[in-house]
Amino acid sequence: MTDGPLRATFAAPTPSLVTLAGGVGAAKLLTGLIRVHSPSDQLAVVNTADDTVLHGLHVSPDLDTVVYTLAGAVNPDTGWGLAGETWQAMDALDRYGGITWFRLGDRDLATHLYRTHRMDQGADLAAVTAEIAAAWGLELAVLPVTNDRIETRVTTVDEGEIGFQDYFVRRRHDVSVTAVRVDGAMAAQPAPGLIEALAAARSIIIAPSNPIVSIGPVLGVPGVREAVAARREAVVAVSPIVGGAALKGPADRLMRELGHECSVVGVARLYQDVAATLVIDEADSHLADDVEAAGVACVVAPTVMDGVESAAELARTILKCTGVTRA
Ligand code: FO1
Repeated sequence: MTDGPLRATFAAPTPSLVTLAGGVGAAKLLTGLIRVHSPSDQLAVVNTADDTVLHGLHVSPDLDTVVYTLAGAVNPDTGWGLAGETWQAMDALDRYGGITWFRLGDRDLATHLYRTHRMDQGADLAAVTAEIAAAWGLELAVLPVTNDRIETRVTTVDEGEIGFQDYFVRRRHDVSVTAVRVDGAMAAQPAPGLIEALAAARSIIIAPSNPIVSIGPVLGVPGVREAVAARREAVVAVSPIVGGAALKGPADRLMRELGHECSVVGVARLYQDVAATLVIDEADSHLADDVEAAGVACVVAPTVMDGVESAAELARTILKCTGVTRA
């Protein structure tokens, strides 16, 4: 629990660095960014279209992944959930034939219980997220892209439209997809302070998250894409595609199935309107000219993060692109 009084609403601060984030890849990059630039001068704007309601509880996977990772508490084997977790509640639920394909660890459950209770009390998601982040000792501000409910829906060849976690976890994203849409996006409003933070930031970073189902929903909240595009010269994106494949998750397959070239060039085309610079991995250096031909300045650097040191090195590369130095 936080020391100060609980608030029902939360407005984003206006720090120098704003990072648009999905889950695991973004969380890793943020561990590097807080090493090389003051965490209290940073804001992570996180996708909430993966959110789901299970057992009556509001689960926000990407928000929790960012918070747990920055707190040093994430499960290192999965990249989500808590390290050293136990699963007694799931085992007990299994006895009743309850939903156990989406696994909520015993300690992780407390986060969802707390979030749901506070939202039932009238707190918005941004306020509860700020409370949770403070309770884990984070100095960086973590903001859901919107306080409104948005939900990624995936159209599959065999089963028609299904919810995101049904696709991602239950079907292990091992199904063919013909369309992705974000339910609620058109009616959603950016979280309080978000547009102002984007306008005031010295640099905006697009994390190496899935461009379709992680960054897509963030940019899809009305006003956000326009606010980022207005700052295009200050925006640096990192490609989540390395050597034609995603390091984690279904970004490569989704890009192909939805008609995008699955390469750093395909990523450059997706971000051409919002980012002036794309950082690509050394494995893709031969495609640097093609990235530039897509209208995006290209920086070649090691982008695979296998620990805090490599994440910090990538963060330094990104900050050099926009001239932001250590605060
Ligand atoms: N991912 C899985 O592959 N299986 C799970 O059972 C699972 C549970 C889970 C619980 C809490 C949470 O915050 C994340 C969880 N994830 C799980 C990860 C999550 O579904 C995805 O990584 C993201 O939605 C994609 O960014």
